[in-house]
Amino acid sequence: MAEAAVKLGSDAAQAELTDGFHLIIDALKLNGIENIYHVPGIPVTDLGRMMQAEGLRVISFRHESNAGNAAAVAGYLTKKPGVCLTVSAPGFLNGLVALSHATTNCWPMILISGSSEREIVDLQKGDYEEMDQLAIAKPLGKAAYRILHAEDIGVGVARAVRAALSGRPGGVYLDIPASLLGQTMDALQGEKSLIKVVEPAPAQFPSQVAIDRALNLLKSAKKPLIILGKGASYAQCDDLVKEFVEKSGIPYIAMSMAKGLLPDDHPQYAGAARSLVLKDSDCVMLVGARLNWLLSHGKGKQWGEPFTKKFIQIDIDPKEMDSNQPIDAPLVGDIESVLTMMVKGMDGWKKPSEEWTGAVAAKSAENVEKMSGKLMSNAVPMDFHGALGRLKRIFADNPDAVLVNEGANTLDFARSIIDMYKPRKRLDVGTWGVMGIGMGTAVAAAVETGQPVVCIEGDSAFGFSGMEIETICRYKLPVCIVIFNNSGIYRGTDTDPTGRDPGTTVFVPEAKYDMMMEAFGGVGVTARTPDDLERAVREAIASGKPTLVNAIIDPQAGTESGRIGNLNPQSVVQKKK
Ligand code: ADP
Ligand code: TZD
Ligand code: MG
Repeated sequence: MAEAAVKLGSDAAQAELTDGFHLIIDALKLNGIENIYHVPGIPVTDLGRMMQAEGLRVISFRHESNAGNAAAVAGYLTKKPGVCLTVSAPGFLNGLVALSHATTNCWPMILISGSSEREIVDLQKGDYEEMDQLAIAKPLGKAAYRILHAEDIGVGVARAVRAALSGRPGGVYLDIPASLLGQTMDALQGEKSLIKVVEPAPAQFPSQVAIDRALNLLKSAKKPLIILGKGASYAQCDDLVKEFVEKSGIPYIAMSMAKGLLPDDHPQYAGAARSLVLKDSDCVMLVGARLNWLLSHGKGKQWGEPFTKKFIQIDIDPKEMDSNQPIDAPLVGDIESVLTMMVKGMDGWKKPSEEWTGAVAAKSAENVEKMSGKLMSNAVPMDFHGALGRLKRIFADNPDAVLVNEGANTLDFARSIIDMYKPRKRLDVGTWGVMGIGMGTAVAAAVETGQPVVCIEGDSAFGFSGMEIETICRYKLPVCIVIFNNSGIYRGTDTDPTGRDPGTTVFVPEAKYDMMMEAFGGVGVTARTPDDLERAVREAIASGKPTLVNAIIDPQAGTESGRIGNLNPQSVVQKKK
């Protein structure tokens, strides 16, 4: 075939031939994909280049884990699959943590990896980066597909898009052998072979019987509680969620990433009275939240056991019901459809008694008051409260800014102290509590939303993806990274009892992370006082320049594992010593 005859643009009508490269690009574009999170190399270097040339935005990372985490959270933010493109074997493997993370969090993502030819892989002839990638990816995502022929690219991409978005969203793997990319076919036939997926996540309504059951249960409750989860913020029916909560008059709490779905200063928000509402409520309605470890499986003293509660749950996945506690009123469907029906049935709704809502409000006010003193701390070296008190004000003044948060103490304190005012503004470690989501998440947040991003990072957490500050500087993204530098994991005070090495949880004391940022042309600042910190972050948001603020925190201030130290197993032998 003459080189010139191969289609190199999107004007298919005039060209005779197209090829695998272009068909993949056209199929992704046809399905609304705009951004690709990528690390180049054999066999996908040219695919990345051509994607960029054809108008997709391609963000090249330094490590596939971070590109993958970016794609995963892009899926959460946009309700479209986030796409990560990697090389074969090691690049593919690096992308798998993110694929699993996306699946675990119920976020739509597609991991596309180049691979070796089937003939070589299947007979294990020893190719460059040889691996049976499809087999390995299968158990880690919702689906995994391989495309062998150019004429199947349309089907392959369509299946990946639909699998990622339909039902409970999740990660999908798409295997692209190198030889597929160069395969040619008639351009018109190629164009016809592409599929634009129609209604990948169709509305799913529950029966009226299920709605009536739930409404009756909710009506009969004396102390009802609503728990909003990140499934509800993913659903992007923010006004409807607000209408339902306000019409019901029921106190609600928000799981970490659902914070801000309704503003955290809403009068019905019971976040500051979390212990009280979990313990004393008699009927709990879960809206896109699972009764997993993050809610102590709905069991134990925290939930007021042995007293039993009634549960209502909205979830797109019927298998979620009864996974931890019996669900008295399951509402299987998408949140928008379910809440539309619920709201319709609430005319003349009687709100819960003042006795209940008043008790919750009083407890909230008491706890907020208790906390407010600590947030004024001007101690040097800074403690978590003194530093976060200032950042809390900054977010109140900049409600459009996106907060990325990871660490242990740094995560737990920031989650409870910093209020969010708008939906999908708080992005964090998700269901697994993954350290290393930070910089990938920050890049995706900046690219997908165009808003300023402020990352609040434990110094350990930051280390997992820190090299991507080069990516942030290269693409000139409006990202401000605040490192809570307590010189270690949880604390900076551990020692090796034998005296030979540093303790297992400590780092170089007061490491100068700000100099890393300067190395790439960004702004680096050391902040030792709350005033320094506040000034630096406000300047970063105003300038939009990539900035890293190295906030020096008292190495003694943190506690083991933050708020979840109870999950650590204890050695009996050690205790006896
Ligand atoms: P959180 O960690 O905030 O509690 P989870 O990730 O545990 O939230 O739960 C989210 C739930 O939301 C999942 O069970 C998922 O199936 C569900 N979900 C996701 N999207 C929708 C939707 N559009 N409608 C209904 N349920 C959804
Ligand atoms: N590896 C991965 C991928 N995820 C994890 N969650 C961990 C390791 C274990 N881990 C945590 O759960 S928190 C944490 C680790 C290593 C770091 C805590 O230290 P930090 O935060 O500096 O980020 P604080 O503020 O010092 O507590
Ligand atoms: Mg630390």
